Amino acid sequence: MHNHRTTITQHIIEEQRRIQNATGDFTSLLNDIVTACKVISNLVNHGALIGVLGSAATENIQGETQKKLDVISNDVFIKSNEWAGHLAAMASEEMDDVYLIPPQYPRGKYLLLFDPLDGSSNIDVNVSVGTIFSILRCPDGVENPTKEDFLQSGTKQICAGYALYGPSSMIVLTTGRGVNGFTLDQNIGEFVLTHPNLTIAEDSIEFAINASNMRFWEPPIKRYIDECLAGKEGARGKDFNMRWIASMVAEVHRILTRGGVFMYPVDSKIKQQGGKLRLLYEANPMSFIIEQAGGVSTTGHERILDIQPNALHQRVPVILGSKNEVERIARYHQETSA
Ligand code: AHM
Ligand code: MG
Repeated sequence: MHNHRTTITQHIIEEQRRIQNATGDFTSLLNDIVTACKVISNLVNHGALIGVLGSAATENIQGETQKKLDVISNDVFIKSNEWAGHLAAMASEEMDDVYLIPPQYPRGKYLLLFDPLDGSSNIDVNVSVGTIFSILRCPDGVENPTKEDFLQSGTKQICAGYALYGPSSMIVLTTGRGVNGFTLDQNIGEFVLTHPNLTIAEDSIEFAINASNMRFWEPPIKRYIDECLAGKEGARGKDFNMRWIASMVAEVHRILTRGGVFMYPVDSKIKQQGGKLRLLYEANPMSFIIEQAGGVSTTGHERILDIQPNALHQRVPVILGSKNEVERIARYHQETSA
């Protein structure tokens, strides 16, 4: 007997059936995003064989040197998603301004935000990278969305997800009804539901932070990490483990799989810019996924999803993962402020 497996398309269509008056627009949009992720997965897989590794000799708005694959992936996302009529505009970590759907295509009611290739410093060394995306509704009556229309708090997201290009390629997705993971079956070219209802353990003994920034950390972060490092003999009375992949997608995926905490806090070196990770393309979609899986996501002082964005490329501190650990770190922030 053939074993039926749920593809991501079937999953999305079944989700859509639960929504009254759904037009199918959202389903088609997600399908186009899935196609873009398949194309990027294929490019990442082939790497040096097709000459896509290395730098592109350009900088993005944040002054970071772009990798060839940053630019190519951005293009793949635009080309896959601009034609179908579901979107009014897009915004990306790799583009200075909002991208309006060109006049030859119909405009739709959604806004798409994405980081086409997150963790791209890892690409040349063949370590996991990913794509992060978030969907917002275009405000009513707006035909030519501007930056301001994208400045919606994370609670307004109607869908968030990421693709992880690792030993296997996966898509992890939430539409506000839990979190599901799909693995790309290369033989049939489909993402198949392999990780239904992902949830995050409330407790954990694993943390992820770039410890080379230790001398710049603020006191609450220093305190938390010091206590972890003190292990059994210290205040926590247990030994901790550490990981740092420098690929947020892979980091979040590990936390969804076996719990843990991920931190890119603000420190004195990056205080001016507000943090390292981008609110709209990284922090918000990941926070939506983390919360939907039972985890917590905060800047240390406030829930990330509640932040009212003030700029397209705004950066924020990010602390997310297992509930009890993240709440402890938030408490350390309160105690320091008091
Ligand atoms: P990117 O979008 O330019 O790739 O930057 C985001 C990445 C995250 O995936 C990762 O957590 C972080 O930057 C790593 O930063 P660092 O190199 O400072 O450790
Ligand atoms: Mg990124």
